Amino acid sequence: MIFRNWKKTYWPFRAILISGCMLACGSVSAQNHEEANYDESKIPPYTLPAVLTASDGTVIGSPEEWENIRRPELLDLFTEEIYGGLPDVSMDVSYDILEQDNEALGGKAVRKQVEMTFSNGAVTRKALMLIYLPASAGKAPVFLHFNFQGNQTVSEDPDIIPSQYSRRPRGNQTNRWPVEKIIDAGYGLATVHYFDFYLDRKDNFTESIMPLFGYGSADEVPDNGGMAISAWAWGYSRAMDYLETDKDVDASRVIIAGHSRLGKAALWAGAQDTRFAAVISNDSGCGGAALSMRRIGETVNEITKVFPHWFCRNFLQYRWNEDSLPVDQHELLALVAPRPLYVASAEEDRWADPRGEFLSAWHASEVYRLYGYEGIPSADMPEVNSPVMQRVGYHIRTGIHDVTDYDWDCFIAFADKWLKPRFGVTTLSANYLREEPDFTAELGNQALMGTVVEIIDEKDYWRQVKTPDPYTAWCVDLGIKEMSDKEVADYIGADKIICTADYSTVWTKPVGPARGRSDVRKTAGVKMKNSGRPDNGLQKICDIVAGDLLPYSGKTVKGCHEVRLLSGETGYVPAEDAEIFSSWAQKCDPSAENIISTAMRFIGVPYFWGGTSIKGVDCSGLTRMAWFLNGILLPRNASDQADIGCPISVDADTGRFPADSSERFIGCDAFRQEMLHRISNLQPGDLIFFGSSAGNISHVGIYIGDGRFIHASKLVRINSLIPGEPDFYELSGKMIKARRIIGSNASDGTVSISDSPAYFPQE
Ligand code: GTR
Repeated sequence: MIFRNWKKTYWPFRAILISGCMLACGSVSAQNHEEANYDESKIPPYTLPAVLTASDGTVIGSPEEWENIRRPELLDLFTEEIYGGLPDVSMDVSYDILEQDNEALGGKAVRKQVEMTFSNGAVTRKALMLIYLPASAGKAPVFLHFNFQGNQTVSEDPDIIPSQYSRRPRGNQTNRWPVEKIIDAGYGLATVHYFDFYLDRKDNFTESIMPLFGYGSADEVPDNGGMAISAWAWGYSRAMDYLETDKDVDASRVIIAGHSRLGKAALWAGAQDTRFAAVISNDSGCGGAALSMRRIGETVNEITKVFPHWFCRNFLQYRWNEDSLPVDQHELLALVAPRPLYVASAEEDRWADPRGEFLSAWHASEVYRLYGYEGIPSADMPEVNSPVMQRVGYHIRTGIHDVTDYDWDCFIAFADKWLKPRFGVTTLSANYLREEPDFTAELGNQALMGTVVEIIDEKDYWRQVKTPDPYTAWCVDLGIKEMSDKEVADYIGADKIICTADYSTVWTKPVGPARGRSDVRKTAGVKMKNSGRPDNGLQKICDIVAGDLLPYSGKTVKGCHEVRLLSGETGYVPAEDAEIFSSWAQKCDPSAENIISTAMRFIGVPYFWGGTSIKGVDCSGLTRMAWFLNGILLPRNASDQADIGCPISVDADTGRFPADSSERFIGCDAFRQEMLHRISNLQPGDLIFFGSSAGNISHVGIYIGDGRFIHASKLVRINSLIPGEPDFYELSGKMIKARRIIGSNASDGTVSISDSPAYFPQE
């Protein structure tokens, strides 16, 4: 970190730079706002290019086709015909933190001022980024939103270093920048004066960053070469480069935003650079969110006349010729998919064509639907001040072309909805996780009770969750308890019990030890009105299975651990079926003997695709449970399990005995010798993998010694790998790989439950 005297660095520049600012703002008056057409009935008929039809006529029907065919094609068209590209040159980049205050804004924020320096050897350019981050939030999500008048105009904060190309007074634009509101909502704000990248005037080419790309003058820029909007978009991405290096920033949640011409730049940057987690356009209008083909309000003719330095020269050919545009702006918005996109308009901002901005968002929504997201739900514009907050969001508010508190409220609500991490803890003994939000969809995984999950998305009563495995799939809302990050941290830190029996029950009352025929559990919940026997009030709350976690009250009453279920109920688990989680985790011993005897507890359990509990397991579910119940987390899938631990050579001769057709060698002695050779290095507890000769893994089991292994195939069973043995596994010839997990450590990819932040608080 280099702290420098900013006054020395920046003040000398100020005097020479005021003129650029004046001209940029003054130029607006040169436009024909009054004479423009605002009459919908005078819009010439037009046909928008179909966002989901590729130029060769291919109809795009899947996210893969969108990403591989249509998206690159559209990116090229926007580069070639509208914004222009920037040469790919190598540059030296450095970041200096000129100033940092951990007690900014009365102690609620950390302020950093970062100078970014770009140099190609011959030319050097600098840009100054002002960053506020919530003081106590850990890694913060950030709104990256460039400013029009200089960093010092964003807030009255006396320590903001003025931007090099502005003499605007401190705090001049605070109405557009509710910094404290943003911080209070848990977000950071990063901003750069946009002049730092391109001083917004047609004859300021040489002061801009363009010479960094080797240009001496604007004349040297080819017809498809980028100008100011591409330069600002480039600047947004360079700011992102820095944010990715800042340990206080959650770079996976940077929201790019811009107003007006900077809305155009933010959209163009967000379209190209998928590191931006969400994209917000405010009143970006013509060349931004609004459809050009509508020719209402500002037109291609007008914008390219007044701002000849914004777009590439190729764009000029579409003046009054919008029909021949190969793309329109809904396709720019679509390039943001599937990331959250928000378009904001203002009722009196007719120049920016609010309706055209809305329709553009509506048409872009087609691509979001391809990804299974709801976009703009209808082609009818919403009422004024009634935001739509689907994955594509939109509002039209009362008022003029501006950025208001209302806009920020909506941006924050939108970011909260789509980017705030949501957590939950699973509440069912084995929570069934499906690949799609539908009961008929394939089962992907099971999560045991008490597993902390991140909630990524929701559809009706379905929640898409990411488990610590990690595995992403859908479960029902009743199967998880949603919690704030603070509640989750408290939950992780709280005492818990782990169910160590295969199956057990949570009761409404302590049940005491099992007592044969007179066992109170046998009549639980049974009201025998006329039997003369009193109703004991005992009810089953739910079942639990091996590995389930439940918050422990600290009391053990009449042979039962008292638990506080996440539903709020108090329950009782027979003490012989559970242990205190923390002491259990400490004494776990994942030895071969323990792993194998745990796996043996699953013998006879039916094979269940996606199963990861005693209720049913698939092959990797069995191995995962055998280790989990001994305190070790393995990856969910067999193919990933094949990459952890240490490799053990099986030296399979798949040339002679191809894995896919090994059954035909079963009777031959050479094959028996081959299998004896393959197992010669194995030790009990090794994971053995089955797959194709090409190495694709499709099955996993646990070697138990003497040529035998335990695995889930039709049911959990023990088989021999050696041909001729009565319990020979007919697909043994597919055994092509082995890994030793026992004795390996975190550097080999195995994680102990005690070291996992999903289970225990870490330092
Ligand atoms: C206007 C221009 C608009 C919009 C706006 C702004 O003069 O016509 O396209 O970009 O400036 O950036 O404030």
